Amino acid sequence: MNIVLATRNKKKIEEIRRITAGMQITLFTLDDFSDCPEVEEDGKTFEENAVKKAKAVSGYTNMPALADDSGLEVYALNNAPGVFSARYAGEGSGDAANTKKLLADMSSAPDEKRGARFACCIALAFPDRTTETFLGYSEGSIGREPRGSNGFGYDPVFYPRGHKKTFAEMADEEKDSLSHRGAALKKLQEYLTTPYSPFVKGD
Ligand code: ITT
Repeated sequence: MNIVLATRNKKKIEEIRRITAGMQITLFTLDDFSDCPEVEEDGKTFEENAVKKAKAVSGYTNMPALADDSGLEVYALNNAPGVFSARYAGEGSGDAANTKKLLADMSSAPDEKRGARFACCIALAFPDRTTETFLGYSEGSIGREPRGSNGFGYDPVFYPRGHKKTFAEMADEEKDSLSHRGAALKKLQEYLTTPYSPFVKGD
């Protein structure tokens, strides 16, 4: 099946390509549809934003479209930055500035109050306007300084539960096996391969 990836985040594209490599899908990107309009992410939840992005791109391309809306929820900060993860330090802020702000906001939090989770909603939208969503989470905690240089976003300050390395200190496959995105895409894989799936050819 051909699917357009409704994201402009190159690091997400890299991860989604890697995790879906063994699946029966061919991924196109917005580079193949360069005039596709930007979608305003004004939803209150990852699910609302993912569905909005996937529907907009599917409507524009007339192809099934897959969107990823994701972010970090820090319990001591009332689940911030949440859907504002990409612009936590202000509109257009980059990964380093967002991470710096998070560490500053968490500077007085003791070890036992540093719990957090990454969340990812993958939405698949079809040209007939129907959608499916798949949610994945990764529980962990926030470190006190950035460590490692792999991955993107808040990876250098996120320790998945039970591990002494941040996501940014892990090899790609290790992060994928523990990550919110890996978990959500695993559910997509199950959906695409169940006997009642519209993508599995009958006899
Ligand atoms: P698109 O909307 O084009 O997909 P985006 O970067 O704007 O790209 P989001 O609105 O979903 O995407 O914001 C996701 C942000 O959450 C991202 O910029 C990171 O700051 C953070 N994030 C999500 N997944 C992450 C991961 O696996 N590792 C580290 N940070 C992550």
